[in-house]
Amino acid sequence: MAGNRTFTMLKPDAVEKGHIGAILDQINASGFRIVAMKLTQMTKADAETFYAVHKERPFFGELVEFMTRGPIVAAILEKDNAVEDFRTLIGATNPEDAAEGTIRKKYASSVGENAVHGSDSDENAAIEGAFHFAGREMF
Ligand code: RTP
Ligand code: MG
Repeated sequence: MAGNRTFTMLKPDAVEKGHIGAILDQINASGFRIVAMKLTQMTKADAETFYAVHKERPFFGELVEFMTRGPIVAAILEKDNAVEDFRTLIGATNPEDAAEGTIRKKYASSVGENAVHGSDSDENAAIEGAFHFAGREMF
């Protein structure tokens, strides 16, 4: 059965450009309930751990640099079929390939600086949520 929670980050580019409110509005309007949320900044070590799966990729250094350059909004979201439905809502990794109306189509500027993260599996949603939040911060 598909799980009902996913983990997201509004990335430094989205926060810098003042898009927090608009993106959260779209997330809420799409039927997701916020069960944990905070403004936080990842250290280099945090980002290297969070993105360890990509450590051999050519863009890894750039990704860590980008994700640590300013605050992010981290959140856990609840909805039926949360992981898949949220990835549909955010759109393709590269905003040029993202469907009209998706969050990345509207707010991302490039494949690297793409405004928002969404977990890619129920297992990773649980791991990523626990990376950023203590149990007492989840509602
Ligand atoms: P995310 O994990 O952030 O939700 O994004 P995703 O699943 O759509 O993409 P993924 O393959 O997991 O890549 C993670 C993040 O790395 C950056 N990236 N840069 N320069 C590049 O070619 C490139 N490719 C990926 C993006 O920030 C991407 O979201
Ligand atoms: Mg990913």
